[in-house]
Amino acid sequence: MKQKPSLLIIGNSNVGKSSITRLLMPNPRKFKGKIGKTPGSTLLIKPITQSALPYNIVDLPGFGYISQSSRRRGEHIKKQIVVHLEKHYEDYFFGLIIINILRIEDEIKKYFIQNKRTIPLSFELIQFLSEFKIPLLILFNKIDKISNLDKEKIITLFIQSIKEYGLNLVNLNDFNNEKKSEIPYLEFSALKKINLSKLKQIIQEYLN
Ligand SMILES: Nc1nc2c(ncn2[C@@H]2O[C@H](COP(=O)(O)OP(=O)(O)O)[C@@H](O)[C@H]2O)c(=O)[nH]1
Ligand SMILES: [Mg+2]
Repeated sequence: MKQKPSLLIIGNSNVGKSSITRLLMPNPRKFKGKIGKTPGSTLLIKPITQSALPYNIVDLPGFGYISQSSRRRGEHIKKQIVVHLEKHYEDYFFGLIIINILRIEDEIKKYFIQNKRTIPLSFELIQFLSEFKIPLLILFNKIDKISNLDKEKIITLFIQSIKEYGLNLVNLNDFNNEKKSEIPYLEFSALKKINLSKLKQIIQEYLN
């Protein structure tokens, strides 16, 4: 039997990867959400699969260093992500980069505005992934937690800042598939299921 194509879901700890995975599952009760957890310094890459789901889901940590883990461990995990994707990128039909919208301002202030020589880790992650042939969608998750005004402000700051790295982000609604340099983004809430049908629709389009 031919192996199912894989959907990549990548992002730092606590951004909502497991919640989003659950929303895509035909039988969410069978999915406990512990699969993506990486306990030691060895990256656990285990596809989440359900017979009623036409693709596998692979959940990977982002480049962020979660508080209880050391920077060195972060570097080690990053290397394993690089090795995995260099070897397996052809298995992926689509990739979701999950970003917690509540964390963007701090990250950009710390790494971009105060210190021009460092690159924000989420920019680095997007830049790194854009070098593979995997079509990407950036999800700004947890928009239920902020006002519309703040949401617009933060997304604008993100798009303007990441432009300096040659990355051109556009709203999925304005996304033109022909323009290879554009990366679409979607405002999202796993909690309130905001834009869930849009997400499912675009995944389906790339699957076909
Ligand atoms: N308010 C809000 N909370 C969310 C959303 N998505 C996830 N969460 C919460 O954020 C926490 C981490 O989510 P989880 O899916 O485990 O993130 P993961 O570590 O990336 O897999 C959980 O408490 C979720 O309930 C969202 O869109 N809005
Ligand atoms: Mg998780």
